[in-house]
Amino acid sequence: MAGNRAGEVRAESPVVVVANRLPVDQVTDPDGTSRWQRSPGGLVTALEPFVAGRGGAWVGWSGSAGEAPEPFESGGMSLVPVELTEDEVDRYYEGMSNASLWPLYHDVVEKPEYHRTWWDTYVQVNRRFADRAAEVAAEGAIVWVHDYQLQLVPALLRQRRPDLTIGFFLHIPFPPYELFTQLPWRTAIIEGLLGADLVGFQRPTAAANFVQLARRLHDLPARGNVIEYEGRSVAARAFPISIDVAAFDRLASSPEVLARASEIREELGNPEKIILGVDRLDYTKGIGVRLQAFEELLEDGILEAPQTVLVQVATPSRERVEHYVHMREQIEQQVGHINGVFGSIAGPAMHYFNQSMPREELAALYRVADVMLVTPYRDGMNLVAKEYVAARGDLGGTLVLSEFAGAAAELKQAFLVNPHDIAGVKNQLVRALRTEPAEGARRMRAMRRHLARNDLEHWASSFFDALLMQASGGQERAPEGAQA
Ligand code: ADQ
Repeated sequence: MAGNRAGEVRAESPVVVVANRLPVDQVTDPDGTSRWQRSPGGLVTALEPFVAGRGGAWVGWSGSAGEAPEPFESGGMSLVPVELTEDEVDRYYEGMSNASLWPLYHDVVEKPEYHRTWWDTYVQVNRRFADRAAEVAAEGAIVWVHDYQLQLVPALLRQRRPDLTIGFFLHIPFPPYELFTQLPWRTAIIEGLLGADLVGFQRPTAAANFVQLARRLHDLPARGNVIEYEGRSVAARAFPISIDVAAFDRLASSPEVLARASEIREELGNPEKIILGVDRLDYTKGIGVRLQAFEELLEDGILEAPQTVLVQVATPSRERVEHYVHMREQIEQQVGHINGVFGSIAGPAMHYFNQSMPREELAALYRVADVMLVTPYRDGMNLVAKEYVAARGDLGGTLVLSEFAGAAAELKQAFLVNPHDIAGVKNQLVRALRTEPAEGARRMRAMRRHLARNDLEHWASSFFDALLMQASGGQERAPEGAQA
């Protein structure tokens, strides 16, 4: 670990990523020493090749409140920590980001709260991220800003550094005019995003929503997906994110994972059918919907436990935000009810884990699941659906997928469901459970073919290419040291 003080970082990075979190987590060893460990997330894998080895930098929060560590080198990147106080974590992160913007952008599944103090802190923190990025970016550098926590950064950064090429990618949905305009700070957010040269979304409808907002709220001229703003062109386009398909496929076909998959089936009591759900514990993911569908099918006598079991893995998430506390209690009550009524001495009807699991264990679960249930009310993409397909090199298993997940636009051979329609979810779940192996394999093969061509590398390089193209007014240009 080495580095200068944040204020002294030299402006020399040709590529800069700006995201709420740094790509590392601080871990404490049993002897009490702490060290940085690379985060397991896909975003890090996707962006590292573009940043590392070229003197690139990553600006983000370390994950703990209080004084920020000094910038340091890791994995070939300069990591530039941004400081957040306890109050800022409460207002900018848990408040404005996760209790205002998150529910609003997910179709108000829960009611968003709007507080002026949260907004003021959001502005203040976005300014700090923009300042750090402005300090580390080399002349003419490419800066890629990520997600809903940092929507003001593009404009703030452009004010300080008009020489930069700025891209922004939103990982979550972007709501239509009718919903977005309830946000008291709607014009400031759109102006923030318009600071970018290219604004990327998961789906074309989200890009179209953004263009419409710029036209109607700001009266800006637009041709197709390109908005004219302050003498510049700002493009809005979809870049559906993906996973490292080949790596996941390899992992899921490794002898260790296959052995673990058989062991899991045995440990579950060799059921005829295993249904699986894997999510971050979030109210947008529709976990209650699938529990209800499963419970009703048991009640109707269409399914029988424990010949058919449901395994639900839910990673703890945002545990200090009120909506999440309630939702967790509700789900745990529902699980208790299902097992109380339909479990037997032979085994429970469902298994619930409020835990994060290693990739190998998740891969083994995907491999053993006859049906994967992915039922979000709204989801930017949903990588779990893609991981399941990537894991099924044996062409086994079927995917039940919500129409409201970005992934549904690509995984068209899944059994698509409307999560608001419980009867429909039940029907599709039964169809998926009864699918003939040949039909299941046909669907799985088609989805795998799509994913093989549209992996994470493809996502990152197509965004970079489009950004360079946009910034050079249509002619490709490569920044010094960056081979995007
Ligand atoms: P998320 O809402 O976090 O991401 P998702 O895309 O499903 O949702 O990714 C979750 C990731 O966490 C997956 O890689 C999954 O394997 C992992 N995970 C889930 N449960 C786990 C567990 N119990 N243990 C270990 N790992 C677990 C946001 C948006 C999405 C968008 C992504 C990427 O909300 O819509 O797809 O960003 O842009």
